[in-house]
Amino acid sequence: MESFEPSATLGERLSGAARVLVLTGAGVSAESGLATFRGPGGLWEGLDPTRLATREAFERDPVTVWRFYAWRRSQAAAASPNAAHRAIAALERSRPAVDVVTQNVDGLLERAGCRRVILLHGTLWRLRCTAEGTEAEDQRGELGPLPPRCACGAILRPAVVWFGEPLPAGAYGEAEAAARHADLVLVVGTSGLVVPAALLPEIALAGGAYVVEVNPERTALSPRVQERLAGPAGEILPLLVEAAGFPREPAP
Ligand code: BJW
Repeated sequence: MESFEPSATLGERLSGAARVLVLTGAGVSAESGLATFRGPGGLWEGLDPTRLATREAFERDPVTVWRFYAWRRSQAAAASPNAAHRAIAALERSRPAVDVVTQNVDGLLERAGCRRVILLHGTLWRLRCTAEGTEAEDQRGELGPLPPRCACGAILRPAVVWFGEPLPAGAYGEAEAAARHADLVLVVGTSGLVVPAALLPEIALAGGAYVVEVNPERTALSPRVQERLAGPAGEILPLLVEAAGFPREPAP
């Protein structure tokens, strides 16, 4: 079933579900002005992602990779959470048993007021020492001369997950458990092309969950879901949260 406007029936499903999983991708931040990865105008358009988002690329040319991530940090710092981030935060705060899982590294769900976000692909806002493996939070807009260095002298890297790297310890296990136990899943703004994140809706479907895709474009997951809400997340999610009887915005 495909529509733009969430039905009252779906609102009832959302308010009545025992456990809800919200899985987000880059599309949830598109209306905050942050580019997605794939498709026209995406970050990877005309670029080979393996030259920017692999450990091999970073080891070969840390300054070029850091320029890309320093720019991404400045874009994310200048962006504000949009109505989709806020609706997810409102949902998480309004009813029990909502797991929020994201592939995004921009921190906008947290800034919208989400209390707990499972970060599958890490974050732009932590730096990791390439020698010691230690991580520290780093919210500075300015990194100084690139590449930034640890007090031990080694190069720091962004604590994001590049292709071929394992996900942060525990994050996938928690997300997988959330998918297994969910009875309603909202898959928002992801192309579903990157594993293992793309397996989560399949795990939920196998467990009998009702899966709803929120995305203006069809994806490989589209034929498999029970319902598609075809439009921008910033318009659809506030309507959906409201149809479930919850406020559209998190309480201040
Ligand atoms: C809207 C909207 C609006 C627009 N509202 N919607 C061969 C070699 C090496 C690896 C592999 C290989 N083959 C397979 C792999 C595995 C690989 C993989 O999946 N590759 C595929 C691409 C083929 N996966 C991995 O490598 C993962 N690790 C792994 O498998 O580890 C195994 C392991 C175990 C033990 C030891 C060692 C290894 C890691 C994957 C890491 C992905 N990293 C990135 C970069 C993160 C840092 C950064 O941000 O720079 O993560 S890649 C990029 O893709 C980023 C995203 O999180 C991820 C997913 O993208 P997303 O979010 O779906 O965005 P888009 O752009 O694709 O889609 C946006 C959607 O939004 C579209 O559908 C729009 O329509 C929609 N949209 N506006 C709602 N307003």
